[in-house]
Amino acid sequence: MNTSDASDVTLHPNPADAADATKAGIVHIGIGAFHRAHQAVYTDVAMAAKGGNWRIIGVSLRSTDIVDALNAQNGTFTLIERHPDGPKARKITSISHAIAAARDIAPVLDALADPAIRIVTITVTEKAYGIDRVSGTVQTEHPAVKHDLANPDTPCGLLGLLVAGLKRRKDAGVRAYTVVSCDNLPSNGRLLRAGVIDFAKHLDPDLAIWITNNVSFPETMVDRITPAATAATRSDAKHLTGLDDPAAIETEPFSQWVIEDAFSDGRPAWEEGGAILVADVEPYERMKLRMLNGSHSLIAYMGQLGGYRYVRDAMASDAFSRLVTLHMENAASTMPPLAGIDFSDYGADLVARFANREIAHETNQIAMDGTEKLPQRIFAPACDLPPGSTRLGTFALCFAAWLAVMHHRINADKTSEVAQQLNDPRADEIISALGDHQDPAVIYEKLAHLPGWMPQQLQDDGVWRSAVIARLSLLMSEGADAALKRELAI
Ligand code: CS2
Repeated sequence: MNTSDASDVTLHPNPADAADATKAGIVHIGIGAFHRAHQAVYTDVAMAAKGGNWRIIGVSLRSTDIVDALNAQNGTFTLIERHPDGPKARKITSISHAIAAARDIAPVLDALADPAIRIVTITVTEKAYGIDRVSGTVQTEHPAVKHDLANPDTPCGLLGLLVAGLKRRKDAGVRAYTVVSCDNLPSNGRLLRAGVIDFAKHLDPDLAIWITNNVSFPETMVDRITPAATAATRSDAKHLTGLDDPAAIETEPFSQWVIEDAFSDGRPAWEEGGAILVADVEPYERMKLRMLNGSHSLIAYMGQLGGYRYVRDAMASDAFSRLVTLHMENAASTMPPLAGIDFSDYGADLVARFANREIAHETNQIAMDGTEKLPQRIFAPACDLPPGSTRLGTFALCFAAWLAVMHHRINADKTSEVAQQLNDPRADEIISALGDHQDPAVIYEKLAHLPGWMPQQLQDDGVWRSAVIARLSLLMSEGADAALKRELAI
């Protein structure tokens, strides 16, 4: 995406000024910072360039503050791009208004049923899906899934909402919307399709058939490093625009969106914002999950253990940066070549993005939800290494660092808040599995075998087991610095 000309807020065209770009055509579920730094921007640029009634109705599943803040400013907000030569602000006007689902679900369902809505995009993070990654069936014990299967007319979760909206459209004879997952899940479109159809089957087999025949679920790869907004974001926004904007967000200059071009009822001209429309997204998705997100998780857990609050500070250490480069090389070796992309250039660009001094991305933010993230970021590529590969080390180190972080947090905080400290949807299971164990081999055994998590191939792999335990022992006895140096053999 070309962001280099993003300059003064007053220079940015306002799509709402274009006669045919005033109405909503998209419902977005999950209007957190990432959506506002990514899809909202592409849609803004697309409407400014080509028009179209594609404004976005933003749905927040949990929080109400952001909804109130956006609605108080007619959906507009300030996007700060943290360029090396200083921050630049843009005014984004693609959001028409926002709805807090937790306050009232009826307007969300009305929006989903509205024939003017042709696309539903989604950023709710991995843990909100409630779909088994292997079978594609719904996790009936997932809190939102459980609630929504029992209360299909008043859903609170992703699957319940999507299916309730589709049911209303089927009943009213309205065309289905296209459903676009923009979360960092492998095969996000296919996974969501399987989950939505299975959810519908539980309620109404005819609806499941209608969805199977009518709803398109394109795959996407999304990328833009977007730290949580802080007081500095808001004060910089005020400094740059003169306006106090509680909905302001900040992000890096880089942005990428690779989309499978499979929309049943049209789409905005997102390519105007730099989106790449392709027939097969999976190789891009795999590359990004393994190289960017996998390295991110390695930096997050090693950074937490090494006392680095921000990614940029870890990357300022020569040894740490070398470790990240090594991991990128290891991750790249697990993938077939991708036409038009040189993995080593891609990796070098990632190292530079991680090192951006202007971006304060907390390792703690990335470290959350490890049980949701490690399978696609670490386990899947580790499984694709040939037997006996010398490249296993950094994958084993990342998993060992996750184990060490979990162990450390449980031991450091014996209060009832410990589950919160772990910041993982499976925190209770992790706490009870780990108990008071202090032996690295036992810690490994207790957590490697959480149900439905680590692939059987790794569970059965003695080399993997020994590699992880050796690194965990070192992390626990001598610390992150020593483990890092051992990995680099320095
Ligand atoms: C990060 C991602 O928090 C995380 O787990 O790895 O949010 C990452 O910043 C984005 O995927 C970048 O596109």
